[in-house]
Amino acid sequence: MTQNARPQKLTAEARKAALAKLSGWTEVSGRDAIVRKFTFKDFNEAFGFMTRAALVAEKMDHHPEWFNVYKTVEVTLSNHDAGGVTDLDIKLAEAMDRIAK
Ligand code: H2B
Repeated sequence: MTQNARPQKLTAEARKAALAKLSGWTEVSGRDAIVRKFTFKDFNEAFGFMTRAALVAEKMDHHPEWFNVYKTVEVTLSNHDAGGVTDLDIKLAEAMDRIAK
């Protein structure tokens, strides 16, 4: 079985270009990561989002840092192996944006 190539950290320019195409994601200050706070109607919708996003994340083998309080979910994405934002983070962010709609 072949191992996937290690994801490479995006350059600052590539990260900014990718962020411009996402909705609501911003750079974390002092860390190479991106963050978005999702607000839903209630806990049921917030947890439904987390459930669907978790299945996508597990399939990608790329996992979010997230914090849920009632109807809000704050998601931080970064690749720990690469030490920063990679293409995987952008793909997971796009998937989360789609799921949250
Ligand atoms: N998720 C994130 N966000 N960053 C990683 O570096 C990472 C991950 N590494 N999920 C994966 C799992 C790694 O630990 C396994 C062994 O593939």
